[in-house]
Amino acid sequence: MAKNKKSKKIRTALKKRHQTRQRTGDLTREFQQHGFEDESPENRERVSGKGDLTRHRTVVGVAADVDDTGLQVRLNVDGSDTIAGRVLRVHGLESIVLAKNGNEYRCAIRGLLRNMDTGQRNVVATGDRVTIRPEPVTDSADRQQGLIVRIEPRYGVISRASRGQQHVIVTNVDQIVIVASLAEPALKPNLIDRFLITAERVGCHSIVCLNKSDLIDPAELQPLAGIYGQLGYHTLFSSATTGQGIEELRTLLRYKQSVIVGQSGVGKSSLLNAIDPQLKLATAHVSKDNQKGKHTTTGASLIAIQSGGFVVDTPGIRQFQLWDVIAEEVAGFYREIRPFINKCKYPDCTHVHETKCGVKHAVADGLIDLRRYDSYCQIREADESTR
Ligand SMILES: Nc1nc2c(ncn2[C@@H]2O[C@H](COP(=O)(O)OP(=O)(O)OP(=O)(O)O)[C@@H](O)[C@H]2O)c(=O)[nH]1
Ligand SMILES: [Mg+2]
Ligand SMILES: [Zn+2]
Repeated sequence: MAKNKKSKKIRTALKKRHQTRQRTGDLTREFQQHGFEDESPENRERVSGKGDLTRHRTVVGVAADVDDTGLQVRLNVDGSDTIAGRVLRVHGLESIVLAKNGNEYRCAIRGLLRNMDTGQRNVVATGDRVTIRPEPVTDSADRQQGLIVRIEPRYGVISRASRGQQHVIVTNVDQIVIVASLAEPALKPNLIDRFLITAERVGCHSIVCLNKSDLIDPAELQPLAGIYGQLGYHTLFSSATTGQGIEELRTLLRYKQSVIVGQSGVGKSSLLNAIDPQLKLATAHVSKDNQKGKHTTTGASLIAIQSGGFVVDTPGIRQFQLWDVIAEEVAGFYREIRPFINKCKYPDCTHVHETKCGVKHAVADGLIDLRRYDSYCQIREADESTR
């Protein structure tokens, strides 16, 4: 009974907020332009001038706003006892937050945020910039506790579809390091393409890292590396065992917000350990029977690297289903297909079945790599690209 009452209250608050949508948009834009999302509400008022001061005051205490994409959750709170932080890991309804004061807090999520149905599996995701309210309690591991009271607007959100729902893997990243192994487990180029589509969709920089170069003659994979390189993706061979490519990766990660993705067992955690030996992330041998990884990393985890920047180590995934990519958009996310789209006879050409298709002609003329075209067709035909 009491529960019902509570959720009613939330709905009212949301509706009320939607009526002032325009103003929320302005606020968000101001946050992005001035880049002061890390500051406490009082600080924000100071840096944004008197005009904004009035606007901020009017929204303090107002409940929340979820935008159309469900990506932004804003909650204005009285900032007197709050502190900014970054979500390192999420365990169910609890998150570990690294606060600006250098302490880690085990945080629950404020009820109002938790109850909002944003269509995401978790309201809070690794990488989120949040405001927490520390609580005067410690847990059995002597970790301070707190409450997440606000989630700042996100950028660089990497999501996948999971049973028709958006699964946010990580937020606030500038670049995505796509790791594939040349052997053990076998190379899956189509998985690389799916990650690249997501990076194109989100506007993230992509790095293609072909790992375990010690296990195979790299000459065999030079053509594949060449194709990604020609498309403008930074492509490198690496080995956590011999150290090949590690210095290059270290330089690429420096001062950036990165996420490292790929199948289980390709060596994501091993590469991070090689880049920063202090990390000591758990790794495990690939199964001898089926050449598959053992899913050693179990949750996305934000890690500060010694040389500067943050990287999120993620659990390996077998299948990466695209989220929020409409079927008609897929071709545009293939950099080499994009220039030929307007050469098709039909404006709604799928580039799969049609004969008078500029894209297919380009494939026939050797201007588009056949394997990349094939991976495009697989995504179109499976039609799981739509959300
Ligand atoms: N030969 C060789 N083995 C490697 C290399 N990189 C990693 N490995 C091995 O591959 C296995 C899997 O490495 P992990 O780092 O656990 O792989 P992961 O991608 O983090 O896997 P998940 O956490 O399960 O997603 C381990 O036995 C590593 O020692 C490499 O460059 N060469
Ligand atoms: Mg791992
Ligand atoms: Zn076409």
